[in-house]
Amino acid sequence: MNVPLPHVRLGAIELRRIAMPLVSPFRTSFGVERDRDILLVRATVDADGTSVDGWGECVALADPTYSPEYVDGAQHVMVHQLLPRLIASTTGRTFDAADVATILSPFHGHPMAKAAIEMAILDAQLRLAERSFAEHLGATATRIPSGVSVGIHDSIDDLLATVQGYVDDGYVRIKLKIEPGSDIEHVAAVRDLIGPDMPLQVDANTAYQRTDGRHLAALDEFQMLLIEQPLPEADILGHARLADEVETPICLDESLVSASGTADAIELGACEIANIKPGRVGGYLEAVKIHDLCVARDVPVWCGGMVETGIGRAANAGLAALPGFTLPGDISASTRFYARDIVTEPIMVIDGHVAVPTAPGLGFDIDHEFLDSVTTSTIAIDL
Ligand code: NPQ
Ligand code: MG
Repeated sequence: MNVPLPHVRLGAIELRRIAMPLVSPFRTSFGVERDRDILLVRATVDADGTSVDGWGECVALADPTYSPEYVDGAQHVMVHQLLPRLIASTTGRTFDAADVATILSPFHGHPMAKAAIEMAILDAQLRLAERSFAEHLGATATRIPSGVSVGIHDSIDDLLATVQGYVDDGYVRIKLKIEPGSDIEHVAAVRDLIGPDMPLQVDANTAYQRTDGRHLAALDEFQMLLIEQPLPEADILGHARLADEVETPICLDESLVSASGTADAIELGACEIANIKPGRVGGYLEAVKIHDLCVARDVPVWCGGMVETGIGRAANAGLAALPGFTLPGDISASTRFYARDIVTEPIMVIDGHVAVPTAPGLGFDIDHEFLDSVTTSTIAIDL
């Protein structure tokens, strides 16, 4: 970080929609998903006569169930608002990825769409400068511990079989999705299966209410790392009250959408641990600011996941190598979700860890033949 990158001129932008089948249905408190409909941004930039492509992955889901953004909406706002503004403001001049957030700041919301654009520009600049995401963001680790997120299962036997499979794969931390009716018993059974020493946590994706404090306190006996986002995203006060009622640390995900909001949630006692997702906060550069402010306040952070392809997964691995990421993240192997990835080398978990990419930019090459085979539409943006 702080090493300036060569500024670049925008050459071309292409949006691609891809359809990736999941290896198994993924159920959360907001629904079941069987396929991932993903929007990718390819930015072609040049500097000093050299032209290079950078890639960004928009983490918006197909429906506005996790957050207000959804993939058709993200595509629409990119095509009709964000990209025309970026193009108008950079025509005839060079610029930096760090300028993207400023240029797009007049537009409210749409952090996932903005993040994907910034990411594509940043990847291209880093490839030109032959620097990796990790190096640029300030990484200190060469590998990161890998956690896995396990969907809600109706049957506890099925849940235990799934968890055992991930333990056998070497994951060092289990995260269970929970909702009212699939919580205490499920956690008890999994804790019994994995033993007292394996790190365990849960994620409610906003499924509980303020009045559920006593119910959630029943999870304390299972010695978990954290309870993620029990209450609706706007309910910061409710999370602060829960943090007093429940011994297990309260971690926010959906509620954290900016650095200033994160600082406030910490100040109010609502955020004892932070899940950092670059898409949710508007980009990798904002994510680093949140990391820094959490470190300054002694709040542990970890890197969340949005069921990304290798593109997003590689960038997340670079971010999660920063020193404040002291808890295992949701950066699992490509095969956790996809039979085949769109990068030539899938992300792998070895000894429970993912290697931090060191090659320029994201550090991975696109498997163009496979990418083409999963592409459902392509839009070339007029410059
Ligand atoms: C979370 N992610 O931490 C999210 C939510 C999420 C890895 O648990 C398809 C189906 C894509 C469900 C992306 C994880 C999804 C999804 C993200 C859930 O809250
Ligand atoms: Mg979450």
